[in-house]
This record gives sequence, structure tokens and C-alpha cells, in this order.
Amino acid sequence: KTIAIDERPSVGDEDLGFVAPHLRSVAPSRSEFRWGDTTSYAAKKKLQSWFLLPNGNWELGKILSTSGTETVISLPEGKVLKVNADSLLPANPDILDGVDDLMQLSYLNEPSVLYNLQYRYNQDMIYTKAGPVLVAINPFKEVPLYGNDYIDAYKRKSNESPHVYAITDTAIREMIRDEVNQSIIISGESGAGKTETAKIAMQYLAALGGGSGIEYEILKTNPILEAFGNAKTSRNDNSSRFGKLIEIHFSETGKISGAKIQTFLLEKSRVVQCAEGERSYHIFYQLCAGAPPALREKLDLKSAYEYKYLKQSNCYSITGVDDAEQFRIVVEALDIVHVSKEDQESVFAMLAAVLWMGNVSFTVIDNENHVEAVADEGLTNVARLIGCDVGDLKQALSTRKMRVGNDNIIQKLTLSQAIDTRDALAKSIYACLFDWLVEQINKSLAVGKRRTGRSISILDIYGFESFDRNSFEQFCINYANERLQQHFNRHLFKLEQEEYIQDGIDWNRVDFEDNQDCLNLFEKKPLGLLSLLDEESTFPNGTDLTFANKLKQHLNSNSCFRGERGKAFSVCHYAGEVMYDTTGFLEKNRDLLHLDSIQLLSSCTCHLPQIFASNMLTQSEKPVVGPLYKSGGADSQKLSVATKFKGQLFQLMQRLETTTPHFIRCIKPNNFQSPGNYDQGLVLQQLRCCGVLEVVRISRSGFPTRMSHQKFARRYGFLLLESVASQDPLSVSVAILHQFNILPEMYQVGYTKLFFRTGQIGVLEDTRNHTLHGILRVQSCFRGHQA
Ligand code: AD9
Ligand code: MG
Repeated sequence: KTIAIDERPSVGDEDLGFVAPHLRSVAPSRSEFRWGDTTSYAAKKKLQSWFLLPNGNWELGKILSTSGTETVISLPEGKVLKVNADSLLPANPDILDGVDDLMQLSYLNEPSVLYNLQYRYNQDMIYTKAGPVLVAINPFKEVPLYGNDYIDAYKRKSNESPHVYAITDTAIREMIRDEVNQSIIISGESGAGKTETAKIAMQYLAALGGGSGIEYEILKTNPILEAFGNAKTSRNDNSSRFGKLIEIHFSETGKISGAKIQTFLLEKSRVVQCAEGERSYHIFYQLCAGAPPALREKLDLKSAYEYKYLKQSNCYSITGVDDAEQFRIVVEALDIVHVSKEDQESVFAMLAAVLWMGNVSFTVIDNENHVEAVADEGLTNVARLIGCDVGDLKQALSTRKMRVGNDNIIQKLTLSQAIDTRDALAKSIYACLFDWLVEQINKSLAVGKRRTGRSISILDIYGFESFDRNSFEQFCINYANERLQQHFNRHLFKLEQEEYIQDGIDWNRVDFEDNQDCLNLFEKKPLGLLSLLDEESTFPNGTDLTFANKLKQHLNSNSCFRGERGKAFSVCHYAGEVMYDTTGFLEKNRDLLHLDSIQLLSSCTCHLPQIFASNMLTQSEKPVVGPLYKSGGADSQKLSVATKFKGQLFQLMQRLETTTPHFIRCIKPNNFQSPGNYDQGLVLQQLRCCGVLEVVRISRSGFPTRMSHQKFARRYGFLLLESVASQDPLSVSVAILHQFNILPEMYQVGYTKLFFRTGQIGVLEDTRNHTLHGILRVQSCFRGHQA
């Protein structure tokens, strides 16, 4: 046989360009790898291998010799060690360094993946594909990967390296080609870069243009929502404290015609309480620093450190951020999304009212420790700003109307009750303001008449959180992430299977480890976490402790649940076990605003009644959770926070289910928000947690290597020892399979493609390489002779 001289050895070689990326043989994962095999990796000498250091990191070494389970390996700096084969994993040949899709790695194990990502990261290639998923590693610095030139290059497809732009471009093309709505689902832990990634995707979409500046308006929603919904936390200087889905609509001509934003569960508690070193929502500091003199005077604004709500965490500024300048940017953005100057002023007045509310103090008035709000600067400013009578406000903050039998009585409050009432009012005002603002933005972005009904949605939700102390907020956030993870698993898995079915191969469902058990733990009725939480929230005498005990009583047999000491319990999430402290769970789930406060707010001569009216209406439209929460029955009936959130998530999932999803997994390379710092352990933990390795495992459990009959015949046909009667690609392919004794259970022949199990193509590739090497040697020898 004659072979073209340019058919060189192939693994990682550029001539692989014409072969499906999956072609390169994929080695079994660590657990699947059997060192006893005759084809065992360790048996091959001088190969590169990963060696597990005692500190948990991996180091690259060369195998010198192997006997039994013992291997001699040389490590950098001349160290030679005799090690157990268990501490070794095969490394990829240098030629595969920095491949842009992890599927191209010959050996797909944790150290190889870590190394590949790091190799790219060190060169500012922060994006890598993991099969269908885009992995994005936060650079914590500006990288030269964005802007119009890049956008153009991805549009023209002259740049095909992994990028958010590329994913977004695929979404646009698939929306047009398949006439199906698309979604870009961004996940990753706090500070990993989800919000930035979402903005980069929006940038690409906006470059499609719209008309009447709608695309510009859409981009301007970002500074507004970030000002009102983001805050500095210990993890991220600009941490989103709400979830967001933005649905961008397109016209028939493929231009943007409008958009709609949906938000999920804003972290209200931050308004009145935040941890040392963290901040409340950016907008408060921006207002204090940037309000022009006239506004300042009108609202009687002081500096941030004069307000108790802002003072408690002892943190007022963020390195590199100019709050006054940000305020100007937010005002400009509000102008652009058509929030009138008058409305803007009301918004700022509400913000000032919230700040002044925190300064309202109380004084003890009797020997039963009852208190009364002090009529000082705080109280009078709140009353003035929200437009109510000082006396009414004082009354609402110091007493509570109760119904006992048929009588209405007025009960005085203790200090802690009064503070709770005050804080509940402040949280409520802020949360309603946030919702109202989103509503105003949506009015401005409302979809134009000439729409196709096609859309691309971008989901940027808070990532999985596991702190030293985890409360109700983490409980909700992690529940949301479980839902999202299920969508992720099922979808990627389903797609994979559909391809097999389409190509007519014999396919038995491959089960994968899904997180349904954990979701059941949350959602089962009546004995699930959410139901039990709601039930306890309706009991007048329910406390965080009785709640925790009830969980232990009913859920201890559940494999995803573990009762802990005292008021704590643990949940085995897909991303790891998290211990929750139930302190405050019931209160936060009830999220009560007393009727007195509601009445007060309804009577105000400001925007609030209007804002509240729409908010209360949406709540009363839905079924209530149970009987009235508190004794006396004077409080409004409303949906519990957890139940409302669950409903929102169900709706969200239903909506996403009708779209073609594109997944982006953001990774945080270090905990210091610092550039050029790649912490292997931290990255690995996230790869495991956010399921990147799992996706690869899922895609590998089927037939991850696939190649069309033609390509297969062309690539390996020359290895045939006997000629085949019929030269059609399928016959040639089958003959190759027989000659190489590929076991029937190791491959499937589809209508158009051959499908192989993990690692199967490796033998063929090896033989091909050897043969080609031999041929090259002979040819060069031959040429030498000729010369
Ligand atoms: V949280 O769950 O909302 O707390 P995110 O949203 O995952 O979190 P975010 O997008 O806010 O993280 O990123 C954190 C910071 O990382 C940003 O403020 C940037 O300073 C930095 N970052 C993230 N992505 C990029 C990027 N592509 N280029 C440059 C980036 N900097
Ligand atoms: Mg964010």
C-alpha cells in the first residue's frame, strides 16, 4: 500500500482536524483503570504519569520501570521514587497540552483535566470546552478577549476557540435554524464569574442590534440591577444576592425586539443585617456618596457611616470602586430605561427612608420592658420620606393590634419585638422597591409588536454556597442549585441518548447518578424539608428547635439527610454535604409584616401604597400555606418564602424545559479574587461539585467515541490485511472491526456512524501510529538511499 507522506502519527496531530473531536481515544477514569491489564499504562515504560503528592497535588513524572504494583518514577528536580501504582494516573502526551476541549484528552482523569485547564489559564485562555459544556475560569483581571473585533471574529466564525461569544453564537444560530427558544445557563459558586459571563453573552447579543436602541437599554439594566441587588460579601466584591433570568426576544429579521427580566428571591436580610467586612446593597453607598446637593438636602442625607444599618459591618468602600461615580452611572441607566426623574426621586426617598429606619431607636417605658420608638431625627425623617404621620409611625413600631376573642386589643412591644417590626418594615420597603424597579424596567423593555416569539434566555442565579455557618438563605440557594443540577444532568444525558436512538443503535438506558433523592428530600409531601418547614411555620408555638426535632423525627431514614446536634441538620447535596443551622428559619420563612405595618404603608402619601398594592396582590392571588401564622390572627395571610420560591423554580424549570440549553460552568481559581493564582485543590473541588467531571463521566458511560462510516474506513482502511469484497465504507469498517477483534459489546453500528465505548479506538489508533511511523521510517530511509 502507498501512504501519502503527510499522513503522520496522529494523536494530537493536526491531521485530526478532519475527524470528530471525540475520536481521540478516551482512557478509562481512575476507578475504571486496571493496572493488571496487559495493556496497562504503567507497564509501558518512559511514559509520563501523574504522581499524587502527600499534599494532595499532582506532579508530573516519568515511569522508569514497573514490577508488580510497584513503579519507579522520576520526578522533576531529579527525584526518583519507588511508588505504589495506586498513586499514579496516566498523563497525556505533551502534544495534547492545552487542548481546547477536554474530550480531546487521551486520558481523562482529574490531574490531566486540572493541568489542561491550568495550562490554558496561564496563557489567558480562560475558556475550555468540556464536551458540550463551556468551562470559564475567572481571570480576576482584564483579559484581551472581548470587544467588537472579537465579536466580529466569532460572527464570521474566523475564531472558533471556546468562548462565551461562541456559545452565544451557537444559541442564535440554533434559534434561527431549529425555530426553538434557547437558554444559556450559567452556574458556579459565588465569585466564579457568572454575572460577568452573563454580561459578556448579553454584549454579543446586543451586537446584533435592535432598533430604537433597545439593545442599549438591555445592557443598561445591568448597572441598575447590580446596584440594587448586588453587594460586597466575603466571597465577592460584587456578589449577586438575587437570581435573574433575562429573556431576550427577537424579531423576524433576527434583531432584538425586547426583553423581560424575572428575578428570584432577593436576600432581604442584608438590608438590616450583614456580617463584618461585608456591605449592604451597593445603591445605599452610591446614594450617600453620589447624590447631588439638592437631593442630599431634600432627603437629609448623611454619610454612610451615620447610618446604623451600614455601620454595623464596618465596611464602607470597595477597593477600586468609586461609589459616587457609580451613582452617576445608575442615574444615567435609569434615564435610559425610562424611569422618570420623579420616580427616580421617589426611589431615592425610599432608600433614604430605609436608612433612617435603621436609626430609629427605642426607649423602655414601663417595668415590663415594653418600649416605644423615640421621636428623634430617625423617626421624623422616615415619616417625612414615606409620607405618614410621625405618631402613626411611632404607634406602628411600638405596638401591635391583636384580636382576642371578639375584642381588638393593643399590645405593647418588647425591645426585640419592636426591632423585629422595624427591620421587617425596612426589609419590606426595600424588597418591594426592588420588585417595582424590575417591573418598571420590564415596561420599558416590553417586546415590540413585530416579534417572532423566539427568544434567548440567560440565567444567572446565585451559586451553590457552603459556609462555616449556613442559614435559610443558603438552604434556598442550594435547593435552587439542586433543581438546576437536575436540569443539567438530565438534559445532557438525554441529548446523548437521543443521538444513539436517532442513529438506530441498540441502546439500553444507561442510568446515571441523579440527584432526585435529594430533591425528594426537599419537595416530598407531607414529609419533606419544605413541607415540614411550612407546617412548623404555621404553628403558633413552633420554634427553630421544634422544627429541627421534627426533621430528625421524620427524615432520619432518608439517605440524603442527617440530624445534627441541637438545632442543626445536614443535607447531602450533589455538590457535597452542607450543615444548616435552623436559627431564624421559621421567622425568615414566614417573612411576616404585621397588619399594622401594612396599614401604615397603605396610608402613606408616597409611591409605597402603589408599590405595595401590586406586591400584595400577587401574593393573595396564590393559595395560602395554612392557617394564620401568628396568634391573634391580625396578620395577613401569605405564601411562605420557601413555598413561593419553590413555585418560582418550578415555573423556571418548565420554561427552561421548552428551550435548547447551553451550559456554562464558571470556576473560581482562588479565594482571594487575585489574578494568576490557580489553586488546584479549589479548582478540583469545583469541577467535582459543579459536575464537570460528572458530565464527562456521563458522556463517557455510553459510546463517547463516534465516527462516520466514511471517516472510519478512510482512517483505518489501510490497516486491513485482507482486501474486502465490497469497498463501501460500511463493509470496510466492519472488516476493520473484525480484524482488530473489537468485541461486539464494545461498539455499535449506526445508520451513519460507528459508536465506540471508552478507550476502544485506542488500539486502532496505536496500530495506525505504529504502522505510520514504520512507513515514515521506511520512506525516509528510502529517500536517504536515493540521495
Ligand atoms: V455571585 O454567585 O453573584 O457572588 P458571580 O456572579 O459568579 O458571583 P462575578 O461575575 O460577580 O461572580 O465575578 C466576580 C468578579 O470576578 C468580577 O467582579 C470581576 O472582577 C471578576 N471577573 C469575573 N469574570 C471575569 C472576566 N471574564 N474577566 C475579567 C472577571 N474579570
Ligand atoms: Mg453574580
